[in-house]
Amino acid sequence: MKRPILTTAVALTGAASLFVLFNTMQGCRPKTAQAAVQGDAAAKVYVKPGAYDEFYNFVSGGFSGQMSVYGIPSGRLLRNIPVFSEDPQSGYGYSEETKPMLMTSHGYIPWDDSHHPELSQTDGVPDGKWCFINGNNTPRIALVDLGTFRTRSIVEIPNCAGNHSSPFTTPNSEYVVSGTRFSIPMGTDAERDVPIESYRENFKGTVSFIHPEPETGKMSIAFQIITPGMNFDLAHTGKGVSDGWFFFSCYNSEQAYSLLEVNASQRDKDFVMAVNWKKAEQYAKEGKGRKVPVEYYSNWYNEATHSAESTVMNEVLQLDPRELKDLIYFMPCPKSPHGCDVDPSGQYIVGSGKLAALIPVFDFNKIQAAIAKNDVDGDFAGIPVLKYESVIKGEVKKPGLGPLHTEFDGKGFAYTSFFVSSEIVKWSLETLEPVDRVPTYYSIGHLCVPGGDSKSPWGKYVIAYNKITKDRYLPTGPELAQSAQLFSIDGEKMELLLDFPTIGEPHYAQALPAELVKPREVKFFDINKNEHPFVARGEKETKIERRGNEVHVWMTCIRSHFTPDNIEGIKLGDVVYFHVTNLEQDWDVPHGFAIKGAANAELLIMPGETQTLKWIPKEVGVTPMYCTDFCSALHQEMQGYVRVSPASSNIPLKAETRSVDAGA
Ligand code: RUQ
Ligand code: CUA
Repeated sequence: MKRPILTTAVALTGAASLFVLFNTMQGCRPKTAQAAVQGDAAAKVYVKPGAYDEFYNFVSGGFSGQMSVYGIPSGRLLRNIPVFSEDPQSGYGYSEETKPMLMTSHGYIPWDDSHHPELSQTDGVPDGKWCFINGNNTPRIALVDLGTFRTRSIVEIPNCAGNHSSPFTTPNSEYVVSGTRFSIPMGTDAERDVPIESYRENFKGTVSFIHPEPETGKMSIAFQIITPGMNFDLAHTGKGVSDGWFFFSCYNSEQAYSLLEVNASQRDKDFVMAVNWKKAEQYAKEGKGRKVPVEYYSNWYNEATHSAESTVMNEVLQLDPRELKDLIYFMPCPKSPHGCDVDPSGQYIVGSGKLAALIPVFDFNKIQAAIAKNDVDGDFAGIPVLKYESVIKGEVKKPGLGPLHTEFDGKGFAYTSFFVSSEIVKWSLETLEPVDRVPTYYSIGHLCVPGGDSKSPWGKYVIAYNKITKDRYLPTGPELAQSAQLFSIDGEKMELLLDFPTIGEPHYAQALPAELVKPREVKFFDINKNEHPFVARGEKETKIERRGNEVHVWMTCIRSHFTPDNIEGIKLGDVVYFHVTNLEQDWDVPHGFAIKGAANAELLIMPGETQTLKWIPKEVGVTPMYCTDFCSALHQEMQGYVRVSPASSNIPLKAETRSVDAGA
């Protein structure tokens, strides 16, 4: 199976030069770039002022660490949701209440690289409740609540390095998964402190199954399967006939640890790993497996106290497939597979080899037959490898160059993105013949059909998320806007409708009908249910209190004043906490809070909510504070002063709002 390394290098240079050629071609703006748009495209994406889009589109922010939300078909940006990265606009990661969300076993981490949004599902169909997204760098999974469009919980993944193969869900969101991109040595300090060249003996992978509690969205790791050392890339759940199984693509079966570009591209085939998660669940219930000491954080935003809570977990249940039978199987897959996608029926599993010139389509029924007959081609590090010929339905021949990802329309067709040949190819699941292709501008990565990885896609559009923008938009210096493109797939032929820019580098994205999300919207928080320890449920409850050198201010805001807005008796050396409660009980009336010199961001406080800004004054004098969100005609009047005196002064602590009736 090994090819001489020279051939591989040549093949790679071939691909690389194709890519270079392709990139040079972009320099001279292809005429087709504009000719590809039909006359009525504008009407198809026009959402008239005041009208709503038909779909929500949740798009990864890539190395921004966030997730953004667009309306489809207009491509209008609706929101950028802070997830793994601090967000000064909302105070996420800056307010005392949100800081625990970004806590990990490595301490406070203000950034990550987020790739794959995945909507929660009921019976294999997106239900509009949550959207998960992975953090690659410091392995984490986040759950965004679609009632508030806020990050509700984040769980860290132990024994994982580069959480790329994540956070795909089982059909009823019993679990979301995490597969480690990098294999690593695990265990005690001595077991982890090993030479890199001992990869083969000492490096292992893991795939973890994370359980989100249905009511709260709190997440913890149910079990973790230990695997041979390799790189895990992407994954998708089985459904329908294959319900109870999970499929992960893996590359670097060469087990290279240096210059992977060449060394991990030698074998003709790597693997798709089939995991029997129902079996794993059963083993876990029976107490099989080993509890291994680890440290990981599970952070959860409590909407009653309006504060995040961190729980530190100390062990994880590991299942070893060499001891526990029928847990995992490898299926050979050409060549450095990336995307791993399952069709709506659950019968077909599509592997996309980045360096392959064909797309293998595995048949779940054949996989089961091969397992039953023990139709194997030896093993890989003790795990059975099923015979390629026995498990495939067939191959899509000469579809394009550099297949990455596949989504489905629910009408018998698959849509695969081709990075190198920069196109989307539509092919028939029945005949495995390509039936249509459209160019993308340029070098598409992921693509998204609403519900396109579920049991019943809404096959109206496919959206391309492109890696290279070049000449599509007005130039903005060395870094150009990231680019998405919307195509109609209503008819036989795909039709380009719209380009729209995205924030950060888009990877995966998911979309669903707005009607599934809209009825869940939280318009404001009930002030009477606010259990924040420093809440002031009315202006009468505002106060100021000194605890040593800490000063706590119970503050309220309502159009258009703060109570209190005059504070005196603060001394140099004090640490001041402003606990600001927004008393409004109306939709869309946040207030902001900012104070000069705060080594921090603003607070943006939603109606009925309490948030806390920490401020350490650095100089004697009177410092202004104000509301940052234009909340009324008298927003500019929404301000106050804090007097700071020398450390030795004995000015009494005083907080008031003068000439305002404080009897709210
Ligand atoms: S991966 S293309 Cu995470 Cu395909 Cu982005
Ligand atoms: Cu409150 Cu402006």
